[in-house]
Amino acid sequence: MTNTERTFIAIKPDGVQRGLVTKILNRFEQRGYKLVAIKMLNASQELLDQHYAEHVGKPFYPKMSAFMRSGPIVATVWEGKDAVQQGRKLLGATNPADSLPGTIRGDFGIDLGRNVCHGSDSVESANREIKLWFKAEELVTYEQFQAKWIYE
Ligand code: IDP
Ligand code: MG
Repeated sequence: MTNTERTFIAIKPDGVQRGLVTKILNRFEQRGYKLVAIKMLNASQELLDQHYAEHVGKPFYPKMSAFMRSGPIVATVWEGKDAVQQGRKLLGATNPADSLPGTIRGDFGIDLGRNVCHGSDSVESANREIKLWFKAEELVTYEQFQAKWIYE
């Protein structure tokens, strides 16, 4: 486990429209994770089909991908120790009905199809998703000066 593990976190159209962008970014910042990429975009069906390759063809996919195209998404990459697994914990369970209070979905969501955010589920998924959503030059290299106060 290195301090340079990266995860892809996206704020879905519901999170953007509900004005939750800074609140969600803050969860990762305050935990100590380093923001290495951020942008806002309208996702294409093609991008979503690649991103959600494992779900294409499932009954819920047409509605879910239409929802993901219904407004802009804020796409981010965060770096730090165990970023993928800890990122999933910060998001909470997929269905907000099962997400604990204190998690993003548990604090801001009610319905499965309006669960506010996406987070990579493994290091392999993270690497694949980061490549899909960002060009290499959009990942910014810089020193996190507070790192020595976050890591022992
Ligand atoms: P995840 O976002 O926690 O990784 P996945 O199972 O990968 O969860 O599903 C992707 C997204 O698709 C979920 O975040 C949720 O919004 C939506 N979704 C998953 N399963 C269903 C379903 O059965 N009905 C409707 N939407 C679903
Ligand atoms: Mg998933």
